[in-house]
Amino acid sequence: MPDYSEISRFIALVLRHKPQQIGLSIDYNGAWADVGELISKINSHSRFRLDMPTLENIVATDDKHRYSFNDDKSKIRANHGHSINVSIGYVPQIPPEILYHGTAERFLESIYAQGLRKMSRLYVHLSADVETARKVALRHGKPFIFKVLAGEMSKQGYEFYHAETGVWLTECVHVQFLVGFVSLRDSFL
Ligand code: HQG
Repeated sequence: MPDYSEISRFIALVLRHKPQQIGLSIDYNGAWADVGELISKINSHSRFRLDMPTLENIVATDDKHRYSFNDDKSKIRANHGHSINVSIGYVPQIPPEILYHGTAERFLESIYAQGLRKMSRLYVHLSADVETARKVALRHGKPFIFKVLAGEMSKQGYEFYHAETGVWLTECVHVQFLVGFVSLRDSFL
């Protein structure tokens, strides 16, 4: 199978962060972009070449199920990770007692002072398993994993959303709900 990772990353960039880079419109309601417009604007405003079969392949085979089509495949959206202001319409769900967040050691001082903040995205991203958190952490540097007392947060009224990708989302995590879990040294990875 051809390697679509570069074009897939570009599609994530325009659907989540920079639609203006190719002049794409994204509907605030649902975060949908028009598939025909996405294809034509990627072809005319980027170095990538895209057609419908390739896009269908990318959506179907993405390792994190990052994208969804609507029923008739006339629209597409990213399922999580946006920084542009969109409303996906996630329904609040009761989270597992414990969720995990992977980060880098260099952020710890700030996280212990401020809690987990959504930074440039619309939500803080959490996972139900340590392994996913570890992979997320490795993107940022020397990994560090937090346990998040999600059940306790939920009891206290904080809302959680479960994206189609399996990622758990919440607005912020205050320090009292964070338990430093493991400082994963390189030798353990
Ligand atoms: C950190 C990928 C300082 C936070 C992944 C993280 C994920 C703070 C970084 C998704 C902080 C933000 C999102 C504070 C949080 N002070 N640093 N108070 N609070 N941080 O990339 O969670 O492959 O925006 O720990 O799988 O790393 O793109 O968030 O290190 O689900 O589909 O600030 O991106 O998905 O980094 O990753 P990010 P993330 P995709």
